[in-house]
Amino acid sequence: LSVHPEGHASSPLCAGPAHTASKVMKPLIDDLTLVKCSPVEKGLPGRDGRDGKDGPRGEKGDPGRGPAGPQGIPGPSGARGPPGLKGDRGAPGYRGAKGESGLPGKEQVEHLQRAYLQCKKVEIFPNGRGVGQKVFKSAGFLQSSYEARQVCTQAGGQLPSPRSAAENQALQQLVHFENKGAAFLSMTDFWKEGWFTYPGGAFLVYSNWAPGEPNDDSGREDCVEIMANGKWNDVPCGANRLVICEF
Ligand SMILES: [Ca+2]
Ligand SMILES: [Ca+2]
Repeated sequence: LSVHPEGHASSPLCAGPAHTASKVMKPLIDDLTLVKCSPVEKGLPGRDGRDGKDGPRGEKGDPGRGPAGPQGIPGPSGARGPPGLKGDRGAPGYRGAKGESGLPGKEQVEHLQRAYLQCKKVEIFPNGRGVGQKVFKSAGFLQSSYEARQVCTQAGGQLPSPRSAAENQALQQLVHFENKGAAFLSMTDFWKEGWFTYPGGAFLVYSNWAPGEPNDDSGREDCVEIMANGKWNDVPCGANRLVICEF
């Protein structure tokens, strides 16, 4: 169907080469154009056309924005960071309560000294002797050197190691007082014949051997006794002698 461009819609839409000549207007449609004349009356509506082809893809729309989802689970803790800088010095704390005196007073010291001396006198009466810091105390019985050593060690002491004439004299008085013969001393040459040592292994710093002693009689005298006259003699360790301990 071709509609006349001049808009002669009221007249029958007839056009064609036959009528072109009588018309003044220049035809806008060439002669070869097939023109059909539509009847005046409207015909029945045509059938619905078929669906057209898909149109071109539209422009990308704006991003959608739905409602916010629920909060996710917190992630794991991150790695430990480097240590921070040292902080400022804090304010001083409150003053504490007054403490007790660290050292005893002069009066207390004198009291303790008197108590100690009194105790020492009691302790050495009648079978003990005190020399300087040492105290010699008789057990009152006889034992072999091995057993005597054990008795003194278990008591927290040791066999006597007189290191001076004063200490030796105190022991002599004790042996004389007990009147049970000689007493054992701590020294021995058990480890090396002729070389007497103290329990710790040190060599003697003082000695008071009787004339001709130590003689290692029969090659089996490795222990030492102190006799009533204060002199020393080497004797067999298995012999029984008075037990005196040094504290
Ligand atoms: Ca010997
Ligand atoms: Ca001897």
